[in-house]
Amino acid sequence: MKPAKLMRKNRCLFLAYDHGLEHGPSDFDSRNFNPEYVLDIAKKGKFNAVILQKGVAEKYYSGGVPLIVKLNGKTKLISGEPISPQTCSVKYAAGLGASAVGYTIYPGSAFEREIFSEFARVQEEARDYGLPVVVWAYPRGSAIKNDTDPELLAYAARIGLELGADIVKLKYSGNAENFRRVIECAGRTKAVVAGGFKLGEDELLKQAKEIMGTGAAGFAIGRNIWRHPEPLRIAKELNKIVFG
Ligand code: FBP
Repeated sequence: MKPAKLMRKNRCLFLAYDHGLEHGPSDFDSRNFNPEYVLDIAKKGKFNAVILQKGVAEKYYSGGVPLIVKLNGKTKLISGEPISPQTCSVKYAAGLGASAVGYTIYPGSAFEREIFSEFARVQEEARDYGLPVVVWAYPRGSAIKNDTDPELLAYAARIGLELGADIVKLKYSGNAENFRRVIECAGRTKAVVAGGFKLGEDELLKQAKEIMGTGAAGFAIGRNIWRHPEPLRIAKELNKIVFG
């Protein structure tokens, strides 16, 4: 499926805001703990979509920017092999007005079998509703020594393609040369890059240019935007880099 509604010039910029579940309130300050603040950034900052868990979508989302509903999630309170259980059905996400659904997989986890079979069901249901699927492909677990190893990222990108993702969200290897191959491995699945923990502004923009030069479709970025003192200014800069 072509995620056309979420793309502009075959590129995209998504604002991720599912951190309250994944990391807890420690990611937030006195402004961005409020979903209204972040939704306003998503709209005024010309993001192609905002990414929310269903509870936040249900209570705060009222249109103005396309919505991607995350269908699974986990807290940072558990240890051991990672698995992110389903928290929302495709039907429910469609009812909330989602333009796409998101799902995190952890290739390499001891729970890989369970993760893949749950994802297969979700991916096929999304097709029934005509919704594109965005996959967070994060290799993790005790078998994974370095989750930004370029060969492993290329594998993660390929897994996104093989399992039916329309867009695969990856971490950056930190090196444009080897990241080109990562993007190539995603084939016709579009690849977007996560922002990560807060970077300095110059570093963020320099890295964004570098990443766009590798053939990536764009970014699904969170903390580096809504923790920034001037989120709309940084969003404008990123828009220039992504859409030229
Ligand atoms: P950031 O741009 O803030 O890094 O967000 C990207 C993201 O994938 C979020 O969607 C998600 O909540 C979080 O990172 C998960 O991070 P991790 O699993 O690395 O703790």
